[in-house]
Amino acid sequence: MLFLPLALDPSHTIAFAAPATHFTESSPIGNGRLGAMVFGGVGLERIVLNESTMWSGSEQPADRPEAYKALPEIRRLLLAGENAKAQTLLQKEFVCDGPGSGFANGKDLPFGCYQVFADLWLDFGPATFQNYRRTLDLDRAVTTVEYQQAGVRFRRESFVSAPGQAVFYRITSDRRGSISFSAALKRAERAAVAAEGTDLVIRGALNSGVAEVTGVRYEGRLRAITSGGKTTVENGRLRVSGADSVTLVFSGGTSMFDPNFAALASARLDRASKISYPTIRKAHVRDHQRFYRRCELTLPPGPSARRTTPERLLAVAKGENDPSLSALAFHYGRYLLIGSSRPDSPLPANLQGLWAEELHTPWNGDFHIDINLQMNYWPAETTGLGDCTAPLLRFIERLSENGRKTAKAYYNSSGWVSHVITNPWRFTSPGESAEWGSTCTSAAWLCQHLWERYSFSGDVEELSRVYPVLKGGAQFLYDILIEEPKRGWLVTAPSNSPENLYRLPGSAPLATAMGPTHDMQIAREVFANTIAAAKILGVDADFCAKLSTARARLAPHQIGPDGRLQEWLEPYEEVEPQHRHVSHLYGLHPSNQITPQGTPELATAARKTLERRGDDGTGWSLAWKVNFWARLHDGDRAHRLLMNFMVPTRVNDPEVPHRPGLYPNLFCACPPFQIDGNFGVTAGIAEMLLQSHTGAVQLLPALPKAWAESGSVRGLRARGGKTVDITWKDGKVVRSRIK
Ligand code: FUC
Repeated sequence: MLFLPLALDPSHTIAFAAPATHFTESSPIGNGRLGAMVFGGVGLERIVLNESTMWSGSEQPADRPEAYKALPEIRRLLLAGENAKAQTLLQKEFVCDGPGSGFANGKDLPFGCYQVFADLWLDFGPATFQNYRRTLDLDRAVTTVEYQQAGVRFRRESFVSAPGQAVFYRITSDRRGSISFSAALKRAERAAVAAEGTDLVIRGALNSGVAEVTGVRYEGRLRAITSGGKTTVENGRLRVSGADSVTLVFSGGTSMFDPNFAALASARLDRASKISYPTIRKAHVRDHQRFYRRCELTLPPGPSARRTTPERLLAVAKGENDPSLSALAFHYGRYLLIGSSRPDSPLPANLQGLWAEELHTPWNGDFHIDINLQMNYWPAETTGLGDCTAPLLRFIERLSENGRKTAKAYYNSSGWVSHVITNPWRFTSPGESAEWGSTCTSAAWLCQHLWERYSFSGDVEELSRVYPVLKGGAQFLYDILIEEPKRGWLVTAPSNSPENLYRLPGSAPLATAMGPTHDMQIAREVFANTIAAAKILGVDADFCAKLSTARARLAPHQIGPDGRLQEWLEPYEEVEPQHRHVSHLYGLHPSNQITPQGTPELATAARKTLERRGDDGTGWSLAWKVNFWARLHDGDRAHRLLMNFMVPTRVNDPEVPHRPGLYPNLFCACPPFQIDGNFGVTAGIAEMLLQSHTGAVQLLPALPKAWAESGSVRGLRARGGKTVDITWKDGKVVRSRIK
């Protein structure tokens, strides 16, 4: 069945034969700040509206100012092998002050959470309809709903314009005067809706988590621009009757970074009202394609490629080879990044990008920085969206200011630190639980993104601006290293291997440890990057000499008794051998410390680690494993993981388990929806086709048999500012161009 019209490319289109019943079936659109999820209902349409700064909570002092006093005793216990006692003391003296993220229930705490902005409901009255089709065209960033009703063909299309800073929702039909509906803006709490002229306005303030402090204020405004018919407002509803065509325009914002947010929303509607719809649409498409068209992957379509997206997922799960579905997943990650993180976005993409339907988004919709936020940006440089990392870089710079205070309070050190969770309020204290909250290398991991930006762009001016932050990441780790007694290696203490637990004889599962492999890899990397940056900038020679000496003394990679890369300083038994975090392979990816050619023994050990971890995992974990296997140059295994990642899943469907995989709209299921996997898998596919982390440019390092026959990719990026196009046939490069 050819469901998709020939004008739409199955590698760039998500398609449905029915309206969404859940947001994981909706069409997400976004401009890096404003977002929407369009359900496409015929009688009753729901459009979830989002704005990336819609955060409760507020700046809070969450550090314990005297925590550093506990540090010597925690370290003494660790050095004496009393890890359980060290962890107990850590929990008592060395976690954040106050409730922290509230164990992911931060909505009404100072930590806060990311929240839905509002729902826009359009009521068209009871409806029977035929020939329904809903598409999301990634190339234009436009979602379209088409159907017939009583002989009339209706079409609705929607996008979020970056030039216009507004959501546009356009309704047309082939019979004059046939468009009638009412519109309402709703939010379950902290909202008042009022009519101003024929605009609907929704406004309120979120909970700051502190009684005396006003939280983030927000305002959104909806206007109907009609041709023909009548527009009225009554009882908080906007009514359009008998129109020929209607363009609904919504704009809004919050006070987080802009005191002028309310006036701006209004001005944006005024501007949109003065420009013709075709002009607005054209400007939007051109603006989106400026990013989207920089890179494209072409893989052959399978027999089901022109079916709906849920059918395609099912066909592939049953064994069909439809490489174009993998190309779609690749393009989708890029599309979502452009939609949630533009160069001028106020915040980086959060755990759900910026798409959320709830007041309390899972995990506070925050920024987890022991893998998740970093993964969001993995595809940026390699797929031509390096400039979309700008909001991340700004976020890191802001975070580092608070991180310097936290470094003093807990470690009495210079430089800056952050731990596992953070928010727009620059939370850098340890999390509320020592078990998962005290990983101390996230700041240095974030610093990797500062250096990567430079390795791809060669922009010395930018490097010089972010250098103090990068240096601060290195300074912190340098200051806190201590000598472990057995071999005299330098290690971090206290720390843990992100979120993983080990067992010591006779004790409950433990997290607190010295010098986990992950920390050592990160220290090695941030020291090396700082030394390289300082050299380019001609600064800090003395400090770099010290870094260099310390770097040589860091605990090295160790291969455990069973041949796996060891996760901790000692060959501890892990509590959950298939644990989702594979932090000790950081050296394999995203770092370049383990490579098949450069360190073959370590690569073999990494392979054994991956075998034991297995080919399952949460959505983002599967995506990471695609990257790992690509770095091990095992294209078929990377492809197997990709297929595991693309397993169809649904919310509330007795026939389909809610599990890691892809929802009908290709949102990644951790579960629940978490966007990191979408980004991670795009990065993984890029790694299968091009690698440059060793200094050399490697074409098709992990091409799987399933894609070998033919394909091409254009616009991938390699370090050193190179743009690479590759065409292959029968597994061999037939044409390539490096610019
Ligand atoms: C980390 C992961 C979880 C989840 C959360 C948002 O804690 O271990 O799986 O992805 O982040």
